[in-house]
Amino acid sequence: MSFFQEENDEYEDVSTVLIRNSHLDLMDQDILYHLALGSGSHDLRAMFGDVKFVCMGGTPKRMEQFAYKLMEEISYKIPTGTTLQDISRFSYRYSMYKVGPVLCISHGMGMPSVGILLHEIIKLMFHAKVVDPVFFRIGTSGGIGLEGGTVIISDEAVDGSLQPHLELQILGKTVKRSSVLDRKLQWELKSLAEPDDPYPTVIGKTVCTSDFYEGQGRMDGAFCDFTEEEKMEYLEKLKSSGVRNIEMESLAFAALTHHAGIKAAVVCVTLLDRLKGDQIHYPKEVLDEWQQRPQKLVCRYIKKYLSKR
Ligand code: R2B
Ligand code: URA
Repeated sequence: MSFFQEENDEYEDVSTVLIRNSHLDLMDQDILYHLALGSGSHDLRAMFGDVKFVCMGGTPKRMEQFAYKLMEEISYKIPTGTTLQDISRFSYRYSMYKVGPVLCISHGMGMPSVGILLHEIIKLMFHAKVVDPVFFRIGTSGGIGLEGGTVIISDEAVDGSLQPHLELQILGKTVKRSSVLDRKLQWELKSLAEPDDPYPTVIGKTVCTSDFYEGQGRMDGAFCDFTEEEKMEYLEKLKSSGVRNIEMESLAFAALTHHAGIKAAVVCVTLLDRLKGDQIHYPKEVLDEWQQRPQKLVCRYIKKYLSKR
């Protein structure tokens, strides 16, 4: 396949990541506080200059497992008897593992958490002079008319009112940032779904909310002021608008990567069909296997890229 051929593989002296902040130039060092890294305390270029892919997912454990899986798949060797280190372990916030050109990082839950991480990872890419990195969010979601275990590649991230932008409060004013995802990357990922995969992989719109319960129309939270009819009317409206899943990070992920000129994709598995219920009741082993599905797809993409070099 030819889709990687246009990539610029040169090790260049300037990052292609867009830092829209001239104040950074005036600082003698930049402390990436939530990563336990800094441009004064670490040689970020030596540590991260070879990064090509940044994979983010919710939990530290899942991202550690993904890092080990990647190690196997891309035959990346660390000295015998050693283990992968969590590079950000002293932050006690996010976990970060590096497997050759791939960073695997936990982003926690929700847009504020992924937003803080993106600010610091985007700056990390800049300080390390990384060229054309590709960012992935690999996560979980609630399906809209799709059974649990379905993999969804987002073609658009929208808020609960179906608006395709992130609204931020900056200096007391509302600022909107468009949540744009790379269309070509979506189809490249889709092309890597295999006919033998025992689950569908689809492309569709993703709703991103600031809450798991009321914000996603659940009736099983501590509070609920709407009726079953109102909930179903909303979820059916999402379905007829092309929404395939609901989660909690894609909007900030799409908007902030786009603002930095970074190619990005969101790949999530569904843990239930929200048209059929609210509670996630599947056994742990089933959920664990489902959560590996987005990882598998992204791993295929990374392997394919690396095999072309
Ligand atoms: C999916 O799962 C989490 C909530 O359970 C949240 O981080 C998300 O987007
Ligand atoms: N994550 C979400 O945000 N919603 C779900 O329904 C499942 C996982």
